[in-house]
Amino acid sequence: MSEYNFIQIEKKWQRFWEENQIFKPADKSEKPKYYALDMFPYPSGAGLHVGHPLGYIASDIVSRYKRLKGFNVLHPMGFDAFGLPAEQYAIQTGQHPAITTEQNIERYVEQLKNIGFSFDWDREIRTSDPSYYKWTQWIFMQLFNSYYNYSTDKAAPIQELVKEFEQNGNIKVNAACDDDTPVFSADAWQNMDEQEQAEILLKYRLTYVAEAVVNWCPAMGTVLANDEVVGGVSERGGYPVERKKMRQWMMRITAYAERLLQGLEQIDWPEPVKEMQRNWIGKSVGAELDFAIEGDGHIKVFTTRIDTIFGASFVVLAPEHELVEQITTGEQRQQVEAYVQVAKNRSERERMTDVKTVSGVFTGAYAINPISEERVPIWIADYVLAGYGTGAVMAVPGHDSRDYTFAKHFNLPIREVVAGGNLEEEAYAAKEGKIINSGFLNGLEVKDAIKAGIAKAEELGVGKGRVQYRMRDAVFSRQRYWGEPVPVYFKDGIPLLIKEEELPLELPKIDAYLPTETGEPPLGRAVDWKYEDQYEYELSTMPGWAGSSWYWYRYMDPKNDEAFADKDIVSYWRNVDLYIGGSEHATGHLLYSRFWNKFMYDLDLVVEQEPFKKLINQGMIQGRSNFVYRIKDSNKYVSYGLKGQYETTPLHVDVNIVENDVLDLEAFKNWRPENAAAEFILEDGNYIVGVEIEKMSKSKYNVVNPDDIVERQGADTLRMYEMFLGPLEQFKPWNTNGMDGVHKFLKKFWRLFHDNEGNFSVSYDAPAAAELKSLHKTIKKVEEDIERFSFNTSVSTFMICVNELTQLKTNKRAILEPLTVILSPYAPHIAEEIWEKLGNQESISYANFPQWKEEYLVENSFEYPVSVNGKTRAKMTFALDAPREEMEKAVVNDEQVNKFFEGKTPKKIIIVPNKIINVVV
Ligand code: ANZ
Repeated sequence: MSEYNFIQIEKKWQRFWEENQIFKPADKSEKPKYYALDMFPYPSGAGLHVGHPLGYIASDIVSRYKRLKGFNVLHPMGFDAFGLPAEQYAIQTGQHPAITTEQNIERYVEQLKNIGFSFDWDREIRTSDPSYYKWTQWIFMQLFNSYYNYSTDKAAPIQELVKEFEQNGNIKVNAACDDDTPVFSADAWQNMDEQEQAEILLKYRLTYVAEAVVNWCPAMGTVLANDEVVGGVSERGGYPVERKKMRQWMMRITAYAERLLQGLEQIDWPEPVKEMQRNWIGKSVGAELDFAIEGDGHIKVFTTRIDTIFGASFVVLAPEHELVEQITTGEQRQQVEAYVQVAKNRSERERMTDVKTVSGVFTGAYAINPISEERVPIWIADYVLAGYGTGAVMAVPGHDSRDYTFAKHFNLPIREVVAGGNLEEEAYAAKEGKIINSGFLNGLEVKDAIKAGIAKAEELGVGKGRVQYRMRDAVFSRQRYWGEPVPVYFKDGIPLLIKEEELPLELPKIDAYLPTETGEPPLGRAVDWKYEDQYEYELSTMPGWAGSSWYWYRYMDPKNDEAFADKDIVSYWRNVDLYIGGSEHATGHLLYSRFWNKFMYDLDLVVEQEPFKKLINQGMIQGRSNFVYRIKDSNKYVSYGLKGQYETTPLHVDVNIVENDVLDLEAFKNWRPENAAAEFILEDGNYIVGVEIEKMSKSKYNVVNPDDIVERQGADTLRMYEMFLGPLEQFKPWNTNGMDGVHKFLKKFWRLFHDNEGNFSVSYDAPAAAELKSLHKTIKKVEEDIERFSFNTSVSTFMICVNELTQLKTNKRAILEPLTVILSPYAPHIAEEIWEKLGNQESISYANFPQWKEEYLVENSFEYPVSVNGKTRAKMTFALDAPREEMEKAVVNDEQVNKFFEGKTPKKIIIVPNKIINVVV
């Protein structure tokens, strides 16, 4: 009568949840809070495939579980809605990116709703919505109005700094600033004109415009961040990227380098992600040292090994170094200029990772080693990076491999310096003809030699200790349309903020989404778009990461138009307890978010230093591609097992017309016109396809749409199946072979509550020990599993439990009702339906997670193998304390056993406790 009609059930409960706002948390509550967040998606035109929901399902299970455990749960979803694909589509079609984005979001929402997530949809945000980006712009303004004070180790209002300049100049200022910031007195400050003062302040602001060498991608007409360039080409599209100096908005993330590094110790993140951030920040403790240039001036080098100073046999400048031009001799000029030209177009990453090509040029100039006073040649080479340290190194080929390769190639002196404190080693090296002269460093351990070296440099006034971070300030402008406008206009070349009450500064309409004729960004096309009708606005827009660097706060209070979020509400939710998303954001989004969060913390806007307490990277679900094998020069396809006998070309075939690796021949013929006349060579009557695991992608015809699965087997099956595939963090192929098993499990669960006629029927009888045991060990395991984010193991636990209960023919409410509750995070629709049938009025979402009891878990029975004349014939379970006569009676009366007696009466029944029962007839 009542089948498990998942289509009807799932729609019913999805509607119920939405209409009754079941997942709306209280803004503040007596209950403890739990904030479970997914990395919000970019709504692409292709929609969701089955890989996307993996992390969402996991966080949804946790959210539902936490509600059952009495938490007030914030579990929102929204869209990272600015971005390139919509803009590229706009360039091709002229359709406004807002329209494309809106359509894509609609589809995403529909797909997500089909899966039954417990999102509070009322909080949905879109970064491209003016009511949202108003606050992105507002945060930008706060950054512009702030500088970083190293003495207090936090951001502070730029006005404080102005006051200090007026009183003392910048002599006593200990703040993050550009390397080329001049030292000035209060007088000098007063004597600067408005423009000069503005230029100085830009050197301190946490967001600023500056000439920066950037990754310029001509094909895309925009600047790319370092993490958007892979192997010298753009990550998206694979277009060539060149180095170019441009005036850009920058974010002074370097001011936060040390705190970003230290903060990693306080968060529960995967170690590889932390390690990537550490490497990205790249802290080096070393020294800077001045090498006087013969003639005039000096070169500052950065070294982590000042102890090797006596082995420094030449100096190398980055080709872009500002001194190159000045020191190059006439003879060398032509060569040097040619080299600089070539080096310029290699990206920093390429230069760093390329260890094979050795290139460089002598400048013709010499410098003096400040400690050994030796005269050494000055070269330029592109293995030295302009943007790191001082852009110059003292080369010690005896100890540094890049210097060594370079010295070998150009036949420069290589000397080993054995400070090391090992006299024997020194003596040995001396015998080998290696020059050892570590001067005053002789005999010291490396660590001590570094200390002594720095002390010496300070004493001589030629250097000092220096901590260096590899991380660079982040370029913040993009020459694109579909992003947040920067709330800035220019007056006499000085960037000024618009007024706060003028926010949001909305994107103007333009006629085409391309740069202008004169090469200005698309916003340059906007007609009559001027601040106060006269001042030019900033024409670049913010990068993709702006809107995602604070969005978790907006979810806390998404409709507030007085503030990005109410401070009291922020103080309740604090930060994200669980954050799930892909590992590709390790150094982009996850670093920028931590930076903005710390900045907002400094301004007392938020209450936690770190935004995401725990992070889990879900593994990718890979596609399971299928192949057919076309015989060369024919329209004949041979089945996988026989293909060795022919010369064939493997071709991708749509996985949706293959079932259990058998090709649907009719569907294949209809798939494409050229297949209509296809012929097949079958094996055992079937066409077996080949299989390969690849990235899920349209071009490989291996994309599986969750909608199809939901339609065929239901959202609950999809949810459980995705979890069943394997550990959340693991990469794993999508393989539907096990899906039926999961679906059958749900049917079996359903049947526990129904009699043979399909009528709902549960009994109020007291449960037996075996039933209690099955239930309680399941509660315990599922609770432990969810607490440690192991979801696949719970699914098999549920399966075992339902099998046991089926065998025990359980239909007792006392067992089945708690089981329904613990299943509900995984399969919420079926659980709600059963819950209602059990007579509950309220949603199962707010039931209590049952408490398992130790007393039910203890082994109190044993399953005996029962053999007749030495042959095992059956299994029978007895309580550990069952009386002997009772057991004997039961054995003799059991049909499975006594049919082997052949009508005789047993001579003897041997019972070995907790081992075996043997009947002798
Ligand atoms: C002499 C020396 C001897 C060095 C030795 C290393 C080993 P990390 O640890 O990554 O900070 N260096 C400094 N500035 C550079 C630049 N702009 N481009 C390329 N290389 C640069 O590396 C610091 C070391 O890298 C510095 O210490 C310097 O070489 C080099 F046995 O100085 B060293």
